[in-house]
Amino acid sequence: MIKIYRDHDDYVLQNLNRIIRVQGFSLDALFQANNPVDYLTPFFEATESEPLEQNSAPGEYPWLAPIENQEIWAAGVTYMRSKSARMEESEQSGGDHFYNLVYEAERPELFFKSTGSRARGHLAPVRIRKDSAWNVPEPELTLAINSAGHIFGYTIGNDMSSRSIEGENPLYLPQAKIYRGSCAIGPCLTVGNVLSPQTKISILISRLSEVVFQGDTSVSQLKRTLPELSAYLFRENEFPCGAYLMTGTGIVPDAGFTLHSGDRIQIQIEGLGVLENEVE
Ligand code: DO4
Ligand code: MG
Repeated sequence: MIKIYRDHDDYVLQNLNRIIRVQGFSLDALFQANNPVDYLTPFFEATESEPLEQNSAPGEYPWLAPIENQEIWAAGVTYMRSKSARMEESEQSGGDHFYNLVYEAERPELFFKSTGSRARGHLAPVRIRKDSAWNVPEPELTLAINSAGHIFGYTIGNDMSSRSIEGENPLYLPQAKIYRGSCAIGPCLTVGNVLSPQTKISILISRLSEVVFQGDTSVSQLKRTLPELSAYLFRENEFPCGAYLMTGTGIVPDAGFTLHSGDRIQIQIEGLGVLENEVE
C-alpha cells in the first residue's frame, strides 16, 4: 500500500515506514498508467528515504488536495440514511419522490462536484454559503479511477452541502453542492490496498473543543457496488486524466444540526487516514 501526499513543490510517497520526497512525479501520469504500481515502483528504487522523524506526523501537515487535472464527481442517495434525510428535507417542496425513485433505480445519481483548482486539502478551510441557512459536511469514500475506468486507489472526501437550497428544489442541486470551498479531499491518495466492506467511515464535528456531532457507518451499507458507480461515470464519457468519484454519504446529522463558522470537521476512513478541515 502506497500513500501519496501532495506538497506545494512536490510529492511525498509513503510505503510502510519508507517516506520519500520525489521529483518528476505526476498524478496525471499515475492516473494514465495501465498499472499504477509499475509507475510508482521506480521512484522508490531511485530515491533515498527521508529521515522518518521529519515526516513522522503526516496527519499534522497541511497537505494539498492530491489532484492535478482530474475532475471530481459525486454519487448521491447511495445509502439509506441519505435517502431518508433527503426525503425529509424536500417533503414540503414535493421533491421527496425523486430521492425515493433514484435510490431504487438502476441508474445512480451522479453529479459534477469540483475541479482540482477548487478542491481543498487536509487542514485547509472549507466554506458554507452565505445564502444558505442549513449546512452539513458529507463524509464520503472517494474512488481514484484511472483514464481506462479502473478503480486503483482511494481517498477521503467531504461533499459540503447546503440542505436548505437542495431541499427547496431538487433543480437547485448544483448550487447546493458546487460553490467556493465546498469540496475537500485528502489527506493523501492511497494506492494498492484492498478495501473491505467492513471499512468504517466516521465523522466528528467539534465546536469550541466540544463535540457537537459524531457518527459512523461502513462501506457495507452502500446500496451499490463501487465498480457499478465508476462504470456509470465512464459510460458515454471520457476522462483523459482520470477522475475522482465520491460515493455518497451514509451519515447525515438530524434536522436540528447545522454547521457554524469555526467548526472542525474530522473524517476518518479506516486505512485511509483522517481528513480535517475547519469551516471558514
Ligand atoms: O441528491 C442529493 C445529493 C446526495 C448526496 O450528495 C449524497 O447522498 O451524498
Ligand atoms: Mg454527498
